[in-house]
Amino acid sequence: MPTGYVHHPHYLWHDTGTSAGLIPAAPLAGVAPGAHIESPDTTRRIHELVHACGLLRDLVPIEPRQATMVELLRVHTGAYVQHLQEQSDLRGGGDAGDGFSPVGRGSAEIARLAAGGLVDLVTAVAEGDVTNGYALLRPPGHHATADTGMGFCLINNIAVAARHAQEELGFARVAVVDVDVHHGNGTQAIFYTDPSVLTISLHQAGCFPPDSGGVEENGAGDGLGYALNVPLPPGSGQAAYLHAMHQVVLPALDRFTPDLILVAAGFDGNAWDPLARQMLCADSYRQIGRLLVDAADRLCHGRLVAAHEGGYNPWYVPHCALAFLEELAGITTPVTDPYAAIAEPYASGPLLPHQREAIDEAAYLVDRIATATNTAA
Ligand code: 3YP
Ligand code: ZN
Repeated sequence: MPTGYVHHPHYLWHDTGTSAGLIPAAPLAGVAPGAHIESPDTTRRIHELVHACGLLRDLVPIEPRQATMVELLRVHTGAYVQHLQEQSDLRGGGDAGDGFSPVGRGSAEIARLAAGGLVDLVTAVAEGDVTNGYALLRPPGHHATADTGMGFCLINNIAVAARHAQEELGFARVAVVDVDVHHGNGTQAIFYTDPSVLTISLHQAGCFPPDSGGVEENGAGDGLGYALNVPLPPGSGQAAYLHAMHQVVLPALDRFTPDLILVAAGFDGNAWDPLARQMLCADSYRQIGRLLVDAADRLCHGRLVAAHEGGYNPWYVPHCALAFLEELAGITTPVTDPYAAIAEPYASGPLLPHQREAIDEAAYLVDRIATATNTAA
């Protein structure tokens, strides 16, 4: 069965405003107006590459619609949804909570289109129309908590999709694997006490949010053991990521036996990303993708749905995303990473002792996941 693909022009029209990289322009405070780093450019270039390389014609397009109130309120508070709408209705836009989450005019509706697109992609997987899928959406979601936007994220798309999967599609156990270079704090917080949703985040230690994503954050109450964090030292490359996959992510998935795997697919761990200091190349994302697809094949009939998150190098992220998407589709296109000769030496350094130690600390926690019977039909 084919791979589904969600994209929409409105995703590119989410307007992060006249900013200077991370924050709104503030001329009187010395912050000159310019482009926000979370701009449509990188996302548009991904979509254009997917089209230009020929892969698009083998994907099943899924036309997004806005997430409903019922869908949103499974995750977010009514007060937050209302706040987001009010900010979005302002002529000049606003912010979703932390000052790092610009809301353009109409961005509430666009964020709902992103979440709704992901929900419909999960439904298409459940109904067997597609085996797996990729939602190339903006704005991203993994930092957003129940009651606030954060770190460019407005609605936690993955959390909305996970709850939909549980409540409408009969998937009792959902695993979220977050490979964005920043901590998936919002998704973690939403499911922190819930053992039915396993959250695993691989990220650069102490990058964003500050003081978030330490290995000791392991879930609470009934959910103890069902939040896993692998904070990787800055400078980690492919060896560290693959060690983390083999020592933590795959054993955790094998114990948890999910009915569905959701992937927070950020490509900001690439060696040239401006918002982090990791060392991955496009082939690293291909290998991570392959391992996740294999896990989904082994555990849940291939059911894997990826939601686009971060990635801010406009010329390299598209090749990282294409490599990942090719693995989902099981198709190799004629476009190979044109930067490989210079990217692979960055990525291919050896696993260093301090990286191994950080990963092994997380690996000890995998045993806290109870082995369970897969409840899927
Ligand atoms: C948000 C504000 C400073 C760092 C930035 C991170 C955004 C991101 O890609 N999160 O996954
Ligand atoms: Zn990120």
